[in-house]
Amino acid sequence: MQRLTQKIIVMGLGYIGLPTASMLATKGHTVLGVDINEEAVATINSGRIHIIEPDLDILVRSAVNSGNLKASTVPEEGDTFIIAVPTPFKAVDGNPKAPDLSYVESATRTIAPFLREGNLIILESTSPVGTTELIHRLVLESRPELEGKIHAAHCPERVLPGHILRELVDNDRIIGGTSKAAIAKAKELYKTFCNGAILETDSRTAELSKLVENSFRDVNIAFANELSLICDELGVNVWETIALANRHPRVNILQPGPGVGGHCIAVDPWFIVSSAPAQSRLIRTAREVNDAKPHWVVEKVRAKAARFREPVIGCLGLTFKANIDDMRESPSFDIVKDLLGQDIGTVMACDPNVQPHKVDFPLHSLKDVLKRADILVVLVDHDEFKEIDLETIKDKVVIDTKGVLR
Ligand code: SAJ
Repeated sequence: MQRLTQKIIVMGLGYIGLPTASMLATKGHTVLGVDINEEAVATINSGRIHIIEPDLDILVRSAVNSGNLKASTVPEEGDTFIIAVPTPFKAVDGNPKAPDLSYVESATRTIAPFLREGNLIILESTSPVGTTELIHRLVLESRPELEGKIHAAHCPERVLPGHILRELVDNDRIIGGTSKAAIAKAKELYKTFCNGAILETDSRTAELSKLVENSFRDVNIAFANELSLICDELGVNVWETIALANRHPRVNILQPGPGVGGHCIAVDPWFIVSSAPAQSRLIRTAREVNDAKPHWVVEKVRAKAARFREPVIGCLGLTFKANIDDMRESPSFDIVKDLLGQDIGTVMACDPNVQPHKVDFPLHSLKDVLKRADILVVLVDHDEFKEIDLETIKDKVVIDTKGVLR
């Protein structure tokens, strides 16, 4: 029988590791969060946070104040080790989108000397099929005496940025073990804070399920983005078309936009394509459709700008989705940078959620942009943009990638 509270080492204190570590600490576990970023470690130890996520500051403060959460740059011995580090992609042998497992491998090598008999390693990072078995093997390479004595499981994170704390507790959780004992141990741990169902499987199925979730969304967004091009070509309103089609009881089309951003949906499908390239034609094409959308928007702006002698182009939004300040892999940001680099007019960028020092070009107020722009390009559906009085912009050319100004 496992102890009710454990000592848990969480490798990586980002958007997944920090909320998970804090949640476990508030449930009575003793948690050591480990990160290579010394500044982040110091910030967390002072009860503050280095990333933006609603209510995370309150959770971290209470976890640190309880004495159960500490951060460090080096691990210690413990009962369970959770790996929650990034898995980006990199170019390998002609494949520009191969998974980059260097962070996962490095975290594994870092914990290996601290492992002891009975320990469980949980991989939460989104990973290609076979990674959990790989880290298990990696540990045994340096600690062969632990053969048959340690456990490994994949428990993929599935939380939506902006709603992480709620989804961490409420979402169903997949537990993919490399053995029955690994599944039982991981299940016991997640039950201490997860209200959702805990679904048991093997590690390879768990890895693929996570990749499939984000690929499903990517393929469906690609369908919406392709529809937006078709509707533009045919002179039909895409928003109305989708709204009408969605009234069918078995149709649920997602929304088009300037492209797909963030560090998950635009990345994870490539892990499937890299593992099974011949079989994943649809997934690859969806990625290509979504990746091509920002260029299409830029070309649209260029065509409209050609009608003006000295066009002023107002760009509304820089983040990768609405009502957040995160610009990672943001198609909106890329579109603005692209337009700024071209000689097609004066570009005025505006994003009420982005602080001016976060970008290397001037930001303008919404009021100024609405006053001066000949062409308005809506790139993000922030709440502020939904309140624009349509009467005040009726003489402007509008390119609305999010269907906000309808
Ligand atoms: N988007 C559209 N049209 C839509 C919906 C989204 O263009 O109808 C765009 C958004 O604007 C954004 C991108 O897609 O640029 C991704 O946004 P998102 O809100 O769909 O997802 P993420 O990247 O914030 O979080 C996803 C979630 N996965 C799924 O919903 C299947 C989350 O649950 C995962 O935990 C997360 O990826 C992750 O970490 O993998």
